[in-house]
Amino acid sequence: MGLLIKNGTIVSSTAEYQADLLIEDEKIKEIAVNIPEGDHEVVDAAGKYIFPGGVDEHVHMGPFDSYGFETSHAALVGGTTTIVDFAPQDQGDTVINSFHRHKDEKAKGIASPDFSFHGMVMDTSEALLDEIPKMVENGIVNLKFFMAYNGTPFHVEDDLIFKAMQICKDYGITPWVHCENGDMIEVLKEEAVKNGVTKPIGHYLSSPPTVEDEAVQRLIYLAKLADCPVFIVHNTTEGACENIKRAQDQGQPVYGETCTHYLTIDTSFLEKENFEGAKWVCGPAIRPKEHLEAVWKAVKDGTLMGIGSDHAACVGGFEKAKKRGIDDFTKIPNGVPGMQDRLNMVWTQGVEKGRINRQDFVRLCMENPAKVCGIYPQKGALLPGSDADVLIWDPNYEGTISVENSYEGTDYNTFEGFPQKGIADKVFLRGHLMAERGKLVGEKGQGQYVKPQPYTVCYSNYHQKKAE
Ligand code: DUC
Ligand code: ZN
Ligand code: ZN
Repeated sequence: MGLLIKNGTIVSSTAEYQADLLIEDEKIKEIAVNIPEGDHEVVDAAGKYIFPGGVDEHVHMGPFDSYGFETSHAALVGGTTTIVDFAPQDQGDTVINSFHRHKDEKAKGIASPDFSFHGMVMDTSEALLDEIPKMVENGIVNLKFFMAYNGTPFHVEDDLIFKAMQICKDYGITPWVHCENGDMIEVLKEEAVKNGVTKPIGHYLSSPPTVEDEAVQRLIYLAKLADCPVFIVHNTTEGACENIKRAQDQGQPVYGETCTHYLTIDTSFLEKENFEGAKWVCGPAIRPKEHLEAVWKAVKDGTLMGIGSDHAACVGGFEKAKKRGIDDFTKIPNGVPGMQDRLNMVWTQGVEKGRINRQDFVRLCMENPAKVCGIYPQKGALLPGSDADVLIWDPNYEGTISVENSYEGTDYNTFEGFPQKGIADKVFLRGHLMAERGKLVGEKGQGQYVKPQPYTVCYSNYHQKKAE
């Protein structure tokens, strides 16, 4: 006996059609018109859309002083069935050892959605170069570098990024890079403090769009010189998108994503009174309105491949964490919660407003995230044999986003007060019902690790070009 979802409209990145979907043994068994009911349990999805479960390619479950996997069920409630975290390297240990420790001690038995990891470099010794050849067999196919955050373990100098790229390309590993000019940010921060700026807007003033545009272009040059595909995380500016598009037009394998808040929150939020602006302090900084439209255009036209959440929910939230910077914006911890409402926001602000369509929604929030993480089509697809991660979406729901409905653990919601049109009506993780209409109904801690494959989609044009 299986679970049969009838009468819904199935949506992929390229098509939309009415069909039934049969789940057996945690997998999608069949998609066809009029599958007989037999002895299956039947779910009627008339008037609803059927999407693959959401895949969030960019979450932080732990570092940045954020909540870990104990709050990861928030993703399920919002319709996201797989999250891909960045496993932080422990100082003095290898990326590979740190990844295993994070997976086995922080995630296993605690994670609620299924999960996978990117490696994350946080110790800048050249020992990194020796372990890259062993990463893929261990489950690391994307390797994160930060050009920003000077003076912290996150920062990596260009020369090490470049040397790593020269090796990554031989193993099908894609460098994922946070592009901001960390040196300039430090200079601008000092200047702002000297000029008496204390409020959260100082964060934007010391991380303006140009520090991102410059670092994105520099990274593109480094990648060209190293002849290595790259993926640029959380692009937020018109200039960054233009730089990526220009490289793509020249045939260079440069890819990237943006994140929900960079499409929906502008600098006016940072200027809210009573220190409220601190809620939206994150890196890169939130941008002025005109950049938001440029980034929407980039996700629509394919310059950017995905929309992640960059979920980093500070332990202590606004009152106990963000307020550490009440007299000094440089002390406000970075990060915004966002994995629960990613799909709600992208649907309401994107699909409902005509900026993207339903197929784009699946491309940007499910399929491409799975592809760039090397876990497609096990995840991110409604295909026979794929994991039965199925999101039934009711487009007729109308409500308002609020911390009151939030499972993210913080005392505020990044998207508080935004309208919500549409809701994750039923969320199945490998065929098990986990969430219904904004409530968790399944058991926590049932998430399983998904091992990624190297040579992700970021390598496909690269190899075709080489073969020509
Ligand atoms: N900036 C990052 O680079 N990562 C997570 C949180 C943030 O604000
Ligand atoms: Zn980042
Ligand atoms: Zn991040």
